[in-house]
Amino acid sequence: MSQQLTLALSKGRIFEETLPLLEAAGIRVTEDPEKSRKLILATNDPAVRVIIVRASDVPTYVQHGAADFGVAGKDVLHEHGGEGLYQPIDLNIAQCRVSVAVSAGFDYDKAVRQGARLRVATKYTKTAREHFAKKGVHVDLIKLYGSMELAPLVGLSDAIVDLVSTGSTLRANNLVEVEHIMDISSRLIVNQAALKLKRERLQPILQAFEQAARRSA
Ligand code: PRT
Ligand code: MG
Repeated sequence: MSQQLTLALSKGRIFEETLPLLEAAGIRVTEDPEKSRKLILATNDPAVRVIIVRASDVPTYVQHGAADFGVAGKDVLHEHGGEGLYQPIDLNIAQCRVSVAVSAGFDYDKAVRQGARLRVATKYTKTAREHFAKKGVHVDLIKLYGSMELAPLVGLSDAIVDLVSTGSTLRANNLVEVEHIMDISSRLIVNQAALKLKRERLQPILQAFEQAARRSA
């Protein structure tokens, strides 16, 4: 295995919030993914490159060793299961929560009390299934890939399980948060083989990330 390092990031908030951590490790990404269509970005360090993938694909690239390390939200990691991944550091970035939300007029507590079967739309089917199983609530899960907030508004579902940060998306769509499932932040994930074979290259970067994350916690 070469000592070239590949870091998997998703565009948007994870990329933006990882930049200062990279900076702390002396790594500067020399191309802007919002301006370029390139999926492999160079850095000031010829031995480190960044690949841009969908947020939910980051664990897959790292698990298979196509990337040595990456940054992914706990939401994504929980759905993926974490197989083949070492998760050494909570970076305390891209913070939000996973919640249950319903239309403002829907009496969620009453539906739960009455043992109604709930239709729940979500991209987080594993997280949702576990949550409702623990509560003993029967649900029909409807898998979506985005814009979950729309589902209750057009009668696709009674409830959604989605990420909330400021709550303004819920408010804008007349939805209310009725249950908080888990707090989310992003973690650094490392391929288990790379951790052994490229330890010398990886260790200083992991250390710098850890210190920078602790400072901003
Ligand atoms: O957008 P795409 O479909 O490509 O993928 P993605 O949505 O998975 O990626 P991205 O970049 O949007 O999110 C990457 C990661 O950022 C997620 O996996 C979370 O760990 C984290 N994160 C933190 C968030 C948010 N905060 C967040 N607010 N991801 C998404 N949101 C969305 C949320 O889904 C909802 O639609 O923002 C909306 C709510 O925001 P508020 O502020 O209106 O409550
Ligand atoms: Mg998104």
